[in-house]
Amino acid sequence: MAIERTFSIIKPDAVAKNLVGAIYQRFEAAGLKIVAAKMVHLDNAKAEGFYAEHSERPFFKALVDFMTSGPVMVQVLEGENAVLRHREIMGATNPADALAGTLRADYADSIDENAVHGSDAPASAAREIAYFFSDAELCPRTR
Ligand code: RTP
Ligand code: MG
Repeated sequence: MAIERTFSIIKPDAVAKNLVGAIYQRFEAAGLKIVAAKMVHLDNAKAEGFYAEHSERPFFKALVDFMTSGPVMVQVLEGENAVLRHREIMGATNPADALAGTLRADYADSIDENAVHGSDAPASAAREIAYFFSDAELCPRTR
């Protein structure tokens, strides 16, 4: 299995609950390496562009309002099978359906405020990484 990259957001609810370190610990314990990271407060245009695929869905406005309600941590994770591995660590979109021990089971309050985002495929990972980071901001691991 080749080394892959995926894109992660620690959403405003989890940042507000001081869970950045706890969530990073889960990534690192799973062998996912952080190769870029920053804290940002999204504006409407940035959040709407990020979730453009959902623009016709009934929850879109609530999603954008939530994602702009406070700062988020955005990061690029690197590792074997990183896209799928990261989705497994996050758990199901609705925390009520998430397996025990996943981030959403442990830290999310609802489907609307569900703590974390992760890319759902390698192609979306590449698009989402480029939406937040320049090539120069990525720090490939050499050891
Ligand atoms: P994400 O993109 O945030 O990682 O979440 P996901 O892939 O697990 O879920 P997705 O279908 O992409 O939905 C994006 C976010 O929209 C909210 N949502 N609400 N009320 C609803 O039925 C509903 N469905 C989705 C969630 O907050 C989800 O994370
Ligand atoms: Mg999604």
